[in-house]
Amino acid sequence: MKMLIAIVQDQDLDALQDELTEKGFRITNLASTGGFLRAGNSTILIGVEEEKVKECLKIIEENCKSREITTSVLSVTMPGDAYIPFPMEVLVGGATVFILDVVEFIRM
Ligand code: 2BA
Repeated sequence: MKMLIAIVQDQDLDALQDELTEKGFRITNLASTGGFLRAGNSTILIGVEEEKVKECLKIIEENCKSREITTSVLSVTMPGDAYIPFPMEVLVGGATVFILDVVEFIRM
């Protein structure tokens, strides 16, 4: 068994959850925050049998879009502790996926 940890944008979450559950995948959704943009995103845990990993990745790919976001979250520090917002374009997503081996899976 594998554990897929998928970090996705909130805008893609509903469609992705719907399709994954419809196709029989079991998922847990955690609210998370990106370290760079400091904006909300969603982390989905999906425990998957090895032979279904490809199908799961395909569903994630089809439902998660890349978006260009303009952020002013970065700031330039000036002498005297003044912060000047520094806008920049950042391409976010589709999805960031980690695939881990599961040593043991127990459901009681
Ligand atoms: P954030 O950390 O908020 O990053 C949002 C987007 O900002 C990233 O999109 C990337 O395009 C850019 N970015 C992130 N760190 C950067 C840096 N140090 N310098 C320049 N640009 C940077 P994605 O790569 O699609 O990542 C989307 C979200 O996925 C991230 O949100 C973070 O929550 C998660 N993520 C991505 N890679 C990760 C990793 N290696 N480990 C843990 N979480 C990760």
